Amino acid sequence: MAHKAGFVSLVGKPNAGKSTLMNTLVGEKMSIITPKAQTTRHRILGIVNGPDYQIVFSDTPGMIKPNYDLQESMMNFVQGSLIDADLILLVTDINERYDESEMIERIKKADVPVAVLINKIDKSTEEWVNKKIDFWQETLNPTAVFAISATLGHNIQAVQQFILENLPEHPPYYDKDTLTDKSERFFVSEIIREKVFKLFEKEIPYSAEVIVNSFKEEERIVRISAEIIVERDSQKNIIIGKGGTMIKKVGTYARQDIEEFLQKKVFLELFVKVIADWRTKKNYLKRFGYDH
Ligand code: GDP
Ligand code: K
Ligand code: MG
Repeated sequence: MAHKAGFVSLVGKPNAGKSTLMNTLVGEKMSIITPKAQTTRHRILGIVNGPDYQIVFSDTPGMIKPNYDLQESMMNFVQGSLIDADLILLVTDINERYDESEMIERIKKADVPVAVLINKIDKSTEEWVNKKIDFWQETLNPTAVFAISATLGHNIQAVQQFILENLPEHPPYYDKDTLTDKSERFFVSEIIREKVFKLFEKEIPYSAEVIVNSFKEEERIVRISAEIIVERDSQKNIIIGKGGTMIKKVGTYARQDIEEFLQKKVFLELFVKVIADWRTKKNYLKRFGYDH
């Protein structure tokens, strides 16, 4: 049998469950998942290799209207991922309202198979699931519609089957032992950023960026030094917390996950730095990797 390979884009509104699904499909925790919208900022590739296939998933930030430069850059990631796609998976929360005609039009224009994945059916009834299936058949007329639960793994096999059936014949794009296009450093910074998302509220997570300044792998330990960048002094104080309690929490939780990810003991050093309004400054966005 000929080898199949292609790019599969996961698109949809913030919090639909794209990152959860990608992690389920890839079988690794690649993309950070939190209940807050816009957790995923970059486009992340997750690669699944089989003897005669290679599926390259791309998790994107949710589709939203840009209202500051960071969001604009995030939307460019989404746009890029639609252009490259051999297959589009539109992930939708069964309980979300869908009136984004702009996004539906964009997907209709893409000349590739599209599956709508109605997610979180564990939080719904059969009747409502059927209603939503009808809605999507009528609105988008996609190649297929699946009712799934990304967290419970419900119907995930059917989705995998659909992907394999619709993947074009192509030699592999990446080495067959590659799991992602991102570096260990990138994942380390994402793990730290996830903790910031989980431990802090309001605008803080959205104002924070994490930079790994050094990553030294020794025989028994990995020594990592990272900076959490925020936009204002008041945010820095909150991240540090009384007597350093909060930053300590971030560090402890992050270190545990990084150790699991790297399968090695980790020494993690964290600093907090203020760069006023970095999200609206092109030079910083570029330095932080949002230069698309
Ligand atoms: P994204 O913004 O589209 O990447 O969404 P995430 O993957 O970050 O998920 C957003 C929230 O929805 C998280 O709290 C997930 O745990 C939750 N979630 C994702 N999939 C499911 C599901 O199948 N069922 C339920 N009940 N929750 C889910
Ligand atoms: K999210
Ligand atoms: Mg996400």
